[in-house]
Amino acid sequence: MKNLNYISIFLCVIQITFVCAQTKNEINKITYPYIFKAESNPIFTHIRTADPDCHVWKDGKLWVYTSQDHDSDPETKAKVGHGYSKMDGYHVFSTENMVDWTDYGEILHSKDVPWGCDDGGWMWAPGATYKNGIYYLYFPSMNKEMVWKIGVATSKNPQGPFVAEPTYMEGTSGIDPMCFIDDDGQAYLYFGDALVAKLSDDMLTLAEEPRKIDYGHDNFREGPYMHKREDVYYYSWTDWKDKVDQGYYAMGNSPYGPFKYKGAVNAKAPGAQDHHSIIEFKNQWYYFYHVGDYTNKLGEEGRGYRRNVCVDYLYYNNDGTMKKVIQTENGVQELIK
Ligand code: FUB
Repeated sequence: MKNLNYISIFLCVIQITFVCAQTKNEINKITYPYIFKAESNPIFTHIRTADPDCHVWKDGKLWVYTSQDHDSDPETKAKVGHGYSKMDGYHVFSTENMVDWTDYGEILHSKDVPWGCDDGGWMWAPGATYKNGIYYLYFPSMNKEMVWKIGVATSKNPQGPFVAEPTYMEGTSGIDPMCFIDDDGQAYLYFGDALVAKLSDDMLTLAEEPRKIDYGHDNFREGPYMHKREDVYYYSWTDWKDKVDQGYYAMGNSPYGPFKYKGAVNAKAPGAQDHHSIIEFKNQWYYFYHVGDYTNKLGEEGRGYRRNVCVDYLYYNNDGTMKKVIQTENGVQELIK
């Protein structure tokens, strides 16, 4: 009798363990498209997202393309000096009102990049654009010789999936491609060490030798961004070495520059470098960026490699200069129709 009791207790424990494990797996399993509300910063928290690149496409929605952080193993981290080697699997999100969001899941992975390095990973900040019925996703990755190159992938849909071209773009180097299309339809690719080049009509190749941008300073590190407002071109970038401010900008009359240096637009975000995107959506300007691990589980050391995207308002002064962004925990309000 006593033995029978032990057996039933044992079976009960096994059953409870099984049910708990199942529930946990179900909670962890996200099915895409994944629909969620984002009512405060960071706005995307079900996965680690970084390097937002924003667009308002012809469907009138705001779309955000992001890279994805994954923890890197200590050995690689020690070798390369940072924790970004395992970054992989770009995602794209859309919203109509800044609070109700859809994550469409993974849109491109290193395993689908024919020219990428053998171990995969290294899928850093992407930049999207749209032209003549095709969506283009420009992305930096390491080639087989472990040299940074820019690749491009295409899709007929904003949510992908994107198919990578067989080779990287000839003449490119470095990281963080961003594509800007001017009002006359000419596309420009900003990338690498403050470089810009026109894109050919096919959008897959550079139409010229990259030119070095004159932005009136020497603090460019990464994350170039171009936007145009009232015929003024705003070239902005990140200086991750600065301890206080990290988003900087300069203004000019042409996509090539020269640009007049204007100083900081964003302070250093907690636990991460500023890597921003600036967009007007439904008559309001927004500044997207990312922060380091908002749960701060690994303490200061781990923060930088578990990033999440945030958004706050951006305002301009009467002379066209930008006011410094106020980073908030509340984020932005829902847009009511
Ligand atoms: O996300 C990896 C790298 O960190 C990006 O390419 C940089 O801009 C910085 O955000």
